[in-house]
Amino acid sequence: MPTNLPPEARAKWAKYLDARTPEEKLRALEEYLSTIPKHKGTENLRAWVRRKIADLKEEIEERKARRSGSGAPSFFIEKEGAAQIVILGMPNSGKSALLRALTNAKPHVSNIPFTTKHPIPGMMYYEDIQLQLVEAPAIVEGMRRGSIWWGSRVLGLARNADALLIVLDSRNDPLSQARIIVQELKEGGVEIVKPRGEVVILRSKAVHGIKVITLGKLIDCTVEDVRKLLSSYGVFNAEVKIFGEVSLDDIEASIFERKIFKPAIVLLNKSEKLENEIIAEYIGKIKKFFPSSPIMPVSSLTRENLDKIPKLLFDNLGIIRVYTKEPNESSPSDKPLILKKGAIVADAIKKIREDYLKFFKYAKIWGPSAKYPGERVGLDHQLQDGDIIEVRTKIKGI
Ligand SMILES: Nc1nc2c(ncn2[C@@H]2O[C@H](COP(=O)(O)OP(=O)(O)OP(=O)(O)O)[C@@H](O)[C@H]2O)c(=O)[nH]1
Ligand SMILES: [Mg+2]
Repeated sequence: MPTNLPPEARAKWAKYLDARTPEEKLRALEEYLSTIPKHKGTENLRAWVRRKIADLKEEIEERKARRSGSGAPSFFIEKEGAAQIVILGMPNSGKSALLRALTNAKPHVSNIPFTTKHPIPGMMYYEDIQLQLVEAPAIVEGMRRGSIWWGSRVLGLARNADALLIVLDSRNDPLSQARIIVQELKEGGVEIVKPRGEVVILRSKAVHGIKVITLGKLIDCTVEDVRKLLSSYGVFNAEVKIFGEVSLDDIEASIFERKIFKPAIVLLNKSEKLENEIIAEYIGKIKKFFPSSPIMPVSSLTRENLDKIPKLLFDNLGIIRVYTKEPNESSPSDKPLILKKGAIVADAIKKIREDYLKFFKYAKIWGPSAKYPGERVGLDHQLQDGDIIEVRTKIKGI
């Protein structure tokens, strides 16, 4: 539904986008909220702004507490490896046992609920890359409304992750657990159902004007409409990438990053003694809550199906590995670049060295996206997992 914001509100939004510190952002958002008209079309937007205000207040409080050396330690876990995956579940579902079984981390496993009170990271291998798993403290019903202190912080962890690993306890009403987790995520602005399209807006002074890169399709508008919409929100320099099917409303929504989609993998844990028919019945019912997620029975106790988790995660993360090669070398780098699925040659170059873009002549590609080995391509060529790329520039030596 369109929001039809008045110019005053759009101007306030532009102020928020330019704000640097959390305090400035908070002030700008409060002003913005007061200018949004109250009607059905702005309901989601207002809810999103209120949530963002609450998160900013929390961030400001947390910083103050850290500076003065008091209060709870930070929930922020620095990303390591190719992606960060947050393990979510209700108390006692087996999150710590899973983290222990899959990574080098040694969290405390216990049948006392709420054993884990802070996020715990661990690293897991998938072929030639590492993925970071982070166990989050347990989810409970109504957690954002303050029944437990880490409520909104756990949702903050989920929003910051690249994917979610949801652990359901098959021995303790897994369907209710699925329902509560989806509900809590939704209230925290995290969607686990894959949208039909995706818009990524990168605001940058380095881009002149609005550059729209269409990797999917615009369904009810033209590139010109996208430009007009963005400039009405005070966004004049940005790169806009369209994946899948995207409407003008979707683009407007993505300006506010209102909903965030996170790929989720669901594990039905403690399934070692369950009969196959019961497992199949549970999975069928859980699917209603997680329609676009793979659901797998596992057991951290017997290690059943645990070896399938790294590949399942990688396949659902929406990332690809691209290997770089120097023109005069025969073999590519061991360590791949990690790019988003749908990434183009220009994205790979930005990761190697941004200023290569200015001197770009062509790239040579070997692997799945190349029509033949060593195919010559331009900046807009779409890459695939396992590609090897060699970049040629107009200047010798770089
Ligand atoms: N039978 C069986 N028990 C398991 C399995 N995984 C975990 N458990 C047990 O379930 C209990 C809770 O496990 P934890 O890993 O501590 O659960 P948690 O989700 O981290 O719990 P909190 O940190 O308190 O939220 C422990 O007694 C584990 O031994 C499993 O696959 N099968
Ligand atoms: Mg735990």
